[in-house]
Amino acid sequence: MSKKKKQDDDVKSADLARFGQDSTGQYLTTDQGLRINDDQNSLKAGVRGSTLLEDFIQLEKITHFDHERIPERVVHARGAGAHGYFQVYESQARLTKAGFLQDPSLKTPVFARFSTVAGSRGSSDLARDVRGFAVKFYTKEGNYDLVGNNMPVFFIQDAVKFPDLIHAVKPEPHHEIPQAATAHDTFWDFISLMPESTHMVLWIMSDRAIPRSLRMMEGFGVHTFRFINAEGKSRFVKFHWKPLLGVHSVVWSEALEISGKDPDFQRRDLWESIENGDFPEWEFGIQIVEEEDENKFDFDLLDPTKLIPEELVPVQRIGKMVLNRNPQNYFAETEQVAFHPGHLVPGIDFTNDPLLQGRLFSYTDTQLTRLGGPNFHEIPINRSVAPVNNNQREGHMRQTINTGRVSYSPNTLGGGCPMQAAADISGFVSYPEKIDAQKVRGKSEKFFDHFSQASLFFNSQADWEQEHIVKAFQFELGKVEAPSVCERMVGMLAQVDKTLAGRVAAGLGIAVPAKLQLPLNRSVPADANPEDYQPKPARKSVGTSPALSMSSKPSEGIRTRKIAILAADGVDETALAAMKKALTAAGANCRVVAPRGGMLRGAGGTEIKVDHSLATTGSVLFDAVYIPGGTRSVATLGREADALHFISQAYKHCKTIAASGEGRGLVSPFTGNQGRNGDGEQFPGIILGPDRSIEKIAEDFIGAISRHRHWKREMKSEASG
Ligand code: HDE
Repeated sequence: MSKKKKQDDDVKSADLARFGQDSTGQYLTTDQGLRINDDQNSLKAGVRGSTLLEDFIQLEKITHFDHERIPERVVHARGAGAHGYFQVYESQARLTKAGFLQDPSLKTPVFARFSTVAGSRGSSDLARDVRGFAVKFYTKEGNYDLVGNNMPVFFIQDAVKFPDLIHAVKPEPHHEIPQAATAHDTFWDFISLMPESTHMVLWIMSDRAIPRSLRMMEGFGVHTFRFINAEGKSRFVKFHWKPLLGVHSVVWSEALEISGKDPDFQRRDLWESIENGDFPEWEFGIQIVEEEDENKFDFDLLDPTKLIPEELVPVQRIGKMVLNRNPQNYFAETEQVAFHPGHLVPGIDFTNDPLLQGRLFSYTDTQLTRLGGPNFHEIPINRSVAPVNNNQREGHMRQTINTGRVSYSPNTLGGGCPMQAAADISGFVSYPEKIDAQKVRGKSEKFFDHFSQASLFFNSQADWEQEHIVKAFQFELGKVEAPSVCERMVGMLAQVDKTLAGRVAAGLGIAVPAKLQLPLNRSVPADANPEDYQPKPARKSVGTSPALSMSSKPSEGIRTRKIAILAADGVDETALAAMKKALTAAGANCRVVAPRGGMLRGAGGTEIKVDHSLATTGSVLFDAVYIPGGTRSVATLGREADALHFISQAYKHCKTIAASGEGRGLVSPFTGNQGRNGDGEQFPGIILGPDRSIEKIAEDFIGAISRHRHWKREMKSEASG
């Protein structure tokens, strides 16, 4: 029985005489366990009298309610989480002694939380933004948190700039506008003065910032970390998550509309797929660099604005994460989960990336405010499965009842317990990196190559991806009121690619400035040449990295894709049923969308359940649309502006459209009645055809949907104006 059906039945069968008991038959009580006789009327001096202060039942209920909200995360406030497990494919003992990476038969429980960064908890899922990708592994050696993002680089090279970056991106303080958006003056003012952010800004302006689904985005650890094996050998490592459904995004105009139609689009999608048993999966990837190769790259491995191209150091896929259980309570789990890049296990360690080092302080500090004190590790979602024994005591909301008189170390009265653990029994020992340095505020010379990898990213994009980046810059900078900010920004883009800068400038109606307008960097080591510590021009030939383009990451099949079937009374029910059967067999989720809710009557009299009325949904919430025949159905749809809008939106957003029988008439505005079978060079992603059986149309439809979008259609309409 589906969960929904069960809920309906529960409601119907609820015994109203038992009102005041919960669904398991328990009596309603106060927080002290007192059974409540009446929870619906406050205690009054007579039925028309004033409420008595003595009403402790009401006071408890309202006081608890008054304190229900806790401070939201200062960044990454809006998120969705899920439970699951991680399993390594084969032992990684050669590289690391981390216990959860040794045994292929071991399933390590995980909790993952995905988030947007800038918006408040109540903002929209489809804001243009980085997505947080945080995973807590509950390992037998303690919790390990990999707190990453869906983009492999970051805006800044040093944690000390983080408050400035976040102040610039958050709503402007005088009027608290705009919410969850980068398209405003303060953000671009900061960015235009921060050349190190150029690479990240190109990622943010790409469609990676508007993923189709949280299940269809990559994850990255961003920083370079260390793996340490049992012999104490250290190697550098970058972490990756590769989604098995491929990497896909929506387009900007679609994102804007989704934000209105369903602000919970991505959170709902994650929840529903897990409820449906379509468990999201990612492979865990690593890029390994030997210590002796640390300096062989033309970028610094410690610089978080740089990635290691996969073509230089391939990603080895060493395990898989499966998310198979939704939280039972959003607040208790997703809201209260506390990640921290400093939650480590033996076998994994930090590098000196200055962005990573600063994070190590921030996460504990923020939990003290957000979760109310130092005992947040005792909240169920944060508890380690490995036993916790230490001399930390007391504090707000302490749950553990520590027994005995000893809470210090060393001691003899407690038998010396808890004892320190030697390294060979999983005692954590920091990697003994050699340090011989002078105290300094600054960064290494290679950190100043801000533009080469930005050019590499732009060069590696398909034509449609480049076009979307240009449009995103035009949109975002078009919202900026200070002309000097736009000019500085376009000047920066000219360092990446002259045509990019030219195209953005043309959209803004401004000229590309002749040179970069930046303040001089004055943090130069005493014995160094100041020239070496200024932003350097991009290297001459940066080449391309195909792995950076989403078009190089095709998905297989159409599993979990959402397909709309547009229908009205009189629809060809045989075609509808055959198409639905074929799509469902391929793993897609079909929904009948009609001018009204309730039931439809097909041409042959069969009753068909409507899943959504046109008023409550929209093409932007689907991956593809099918329009079956049936004279009356098609005539009705043809008179419905919402139905025509549905089809034209699907066309505009380059989605696959199939039609059979009379349904083809509704697609003819886009094919000019010429495409008999469609889906050729001329009409990419449009599957029509009197010459094909429904089964053949379904087969071609499935093939076309698995290509996600038909970008040629967009580029063609661009070309024709
Ligand atoms: Fe975070 N970040 N961050 N961050 N971050 C937080 O911690 C911070 C950075 C990331 O789902 C906060 O518990 C500083 C990079 C994720 O709960 C806070 C710096 C990356 C999440 C914080 C960074 C991240 C956070 C806010 C610069 C990718 C959400 C609430 C040095 C590698 C985790 C909280 C979740 C959350 C600080 C930069 C990822 C304030 C100071 C780089 C996924 O502590």
